[in-house]
Amino acid sequence: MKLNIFKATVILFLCCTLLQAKAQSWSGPQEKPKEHKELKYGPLHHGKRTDAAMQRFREYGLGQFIHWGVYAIAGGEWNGVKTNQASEWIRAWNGPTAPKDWKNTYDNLYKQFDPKNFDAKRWARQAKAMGARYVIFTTKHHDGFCMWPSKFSDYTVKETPYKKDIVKQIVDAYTDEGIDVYLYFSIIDWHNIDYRSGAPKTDEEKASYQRFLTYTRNQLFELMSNYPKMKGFWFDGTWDKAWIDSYAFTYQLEKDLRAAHPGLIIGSRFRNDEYGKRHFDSNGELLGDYEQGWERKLPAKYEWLDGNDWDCVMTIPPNGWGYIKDWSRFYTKTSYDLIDMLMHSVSMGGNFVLNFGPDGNGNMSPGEDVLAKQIGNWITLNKEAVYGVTHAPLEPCNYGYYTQKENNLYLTVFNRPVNNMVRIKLPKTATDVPVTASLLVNGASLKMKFTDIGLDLDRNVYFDITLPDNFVSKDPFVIKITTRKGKINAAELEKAHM
Ligand code: FHN
Repeated sequence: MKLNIFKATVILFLCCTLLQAKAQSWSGPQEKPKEHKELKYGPLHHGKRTDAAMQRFREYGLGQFIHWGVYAIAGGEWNGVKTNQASEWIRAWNGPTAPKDWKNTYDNLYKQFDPKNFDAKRWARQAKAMGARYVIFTTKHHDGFCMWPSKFSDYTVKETPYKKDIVKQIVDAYTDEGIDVYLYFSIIDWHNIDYRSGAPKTDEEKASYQRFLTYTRNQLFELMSNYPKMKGFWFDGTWDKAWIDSYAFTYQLEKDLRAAHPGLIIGSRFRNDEYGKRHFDSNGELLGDYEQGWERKLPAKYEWLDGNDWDCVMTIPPNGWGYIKDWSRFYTKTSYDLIDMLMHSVSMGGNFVLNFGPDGNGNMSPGEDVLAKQIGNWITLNKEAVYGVTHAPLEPCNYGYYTQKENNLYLTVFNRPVNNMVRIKLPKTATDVPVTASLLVNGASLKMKFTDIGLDLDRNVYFDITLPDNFVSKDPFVIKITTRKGKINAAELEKAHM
């Protein structure tokens, strides 16, 4: 009996560990497969792209995501009853709280879509003032509603009282502000009768899914040809078995899309290889130009990224990308939280993309307006540490995040030490030697001193930077450290009393 209890405990422990490992699969490093597989439908290019379009992507720093569609009319509730679905998924509401005949109600909402206050130029100006350098706009979410007058669908903005092409206005307005536009496109399409998530089995089902694939292809080419200024696609909803099994089709489609639009950027969510491996192929290689799995999460370690380009997409509420009328029922991230995530991302070589969910009239939520302003104010003062920077090869520190550009090292401080002494730790082998330190916000120079703390067998050297007692900041602030190329010569630095 004892043995059985022991066995049961071991089994339970193993199950829990496995479950945990599965649950964390997007939060840890990608496991490298042990064996190499010959692939016909692997990545279209190996290694990182070096062209100008991709270089520009790397330097964006901050992006804006916009989830806008007919779901904005509902705003996460109906007749005062709130859904537990993410607000943009509200059509899928079911169970006891769902309104009677809900799907039918939802499917007729487009007849009310008339966003009188929509002004793409206003949004673009706001995004620019916030510091966004690219925008990802939902052309079609899972409900299948097209924000452009697609000739392949009868469920588009053209059929609404508003009538006008929203995608065009977004592409033009944002491009005019110097913000690159990426088109979000969901492969899931609840409106198209040929759409299915499960693999088609019968001949009839196969023919129907083939029609769906052709429709998807047509819409993508339509988007590229209607809006040639777009820079890339941000694909979503590509986890269905039917799509996964269509790897030969999606491989060819990616080839054709890229050929038709040189420089086009497509992330790792678009397609999988012939073994069904998504994001990374069966050999652990990235599928697409950048890793697109960091949704509402951030890598804890730079090494997990394995040198790949990536972006993190983030909501302000815990979840829910479309408009939510009532923000009072949950925690909404503050500008402090979001700037922290922004600096976390750029310090690891990624872009941070903040989501906005405008309402059915074309207004951003009041909370979004406030955050956009606060983030913009902060970035205006600290942009040097945000844009065009790279990961600094230093041990992460508890004060905040390092970024680096040319001979400058930036430390964005979120946790100010109580003794006002910021201690920088560099490996003795570092080739960028600190020379001066200053506060980025006002240029005030800071005392920096080489410090031999005398730890036995230490492989690091330390520089102490003193923050003036009278420097008060409610916001995170940046210490700019200029460096020179060379070797760290501790004895010399000791003498120099820098
Ligand atoms: O299901 C969607 C969700 O509604 C939202 O669009 C996010 C944005 O990254 N993507 C999907 C979930 O991964």
